[in-house]
Amino acid sequence: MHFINALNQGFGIAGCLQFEAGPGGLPVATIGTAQASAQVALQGAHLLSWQPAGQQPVLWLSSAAEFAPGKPVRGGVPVCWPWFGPLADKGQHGFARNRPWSVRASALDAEGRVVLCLGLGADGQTRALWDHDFDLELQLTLGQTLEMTLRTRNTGAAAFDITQALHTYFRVGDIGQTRVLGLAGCDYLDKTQAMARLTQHGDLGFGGETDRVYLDTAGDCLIDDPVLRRRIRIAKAGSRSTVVWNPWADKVMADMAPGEYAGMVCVETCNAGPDAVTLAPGQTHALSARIALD
Ligand code: TA6
Repeated sequence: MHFINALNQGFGIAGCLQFEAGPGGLPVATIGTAQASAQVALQGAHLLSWQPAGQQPVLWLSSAAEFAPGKPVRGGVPVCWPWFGPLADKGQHGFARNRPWSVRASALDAEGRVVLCLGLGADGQTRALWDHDFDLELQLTLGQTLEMTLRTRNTGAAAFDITQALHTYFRVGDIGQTRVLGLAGCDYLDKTQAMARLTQHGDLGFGGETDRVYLDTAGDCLIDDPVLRRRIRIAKAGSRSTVVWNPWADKVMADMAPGEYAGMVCVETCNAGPDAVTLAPGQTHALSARIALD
């Protein structure tokens, strides 16, 4: 409780932002303003929910999500870093999503949005997995729109490469009727076909397991959801790849209930596959996404 009290004293904003023990006892920041409500777990700097005022929740969170120290959470926005996808015996999607982050700053901006800044640095455990010195910072701006900026700084003496993702799970009414616009004409690597390189023709619809790394994607994507009668726009910067994922019915996951796949789609702002980022000592890279209901 002392930890939570100290967070509230240092970073709480009366009536808008408070820290508390969340699901599984994990510390969370709970945000509630005239513009939006949201919750962020300090483990993984993981945005668990975001709901603009007067709208339905935009992010999807599994009903079977596990909340425990060191375990990734299924849903919301896991931060995959410093690698995206599997890496030999080191597990999938890096360690940033499983580590406790610290709170660096909080504020209410001129537009009445909560700005929350969380950070992570190297220690013995991160070096055992990835032997580099770094400073990682996630800035979340939570209002009628959601802005996420992940900044990586190389604080070491040697260059390093990263791949990364703001692995965003969106809530949709019915995946079978959902379409993703903005990827027509782009090449993609299809994980369900041994990473075959294929080209997207027209808008993307869903009729089975979909797991693709779209390449050279700088423009906006739109999720068209006729069931929830909305369009979600994802704009981005510092990212040349977009991953789209839905596991469909056959893939059994302990932290996803049967049938839940129908209510979600991941459209991820990434630097993945061949789109790795190299940072020389002292260099910084910013990956950002801006999400809005059109
Ligand atoms: O982003 C798509 C993906 O890489 C899929 O291949 C799928 O495995 C998914 O991420 C979830 O990964 P996770 O490690 O969270 O189970």
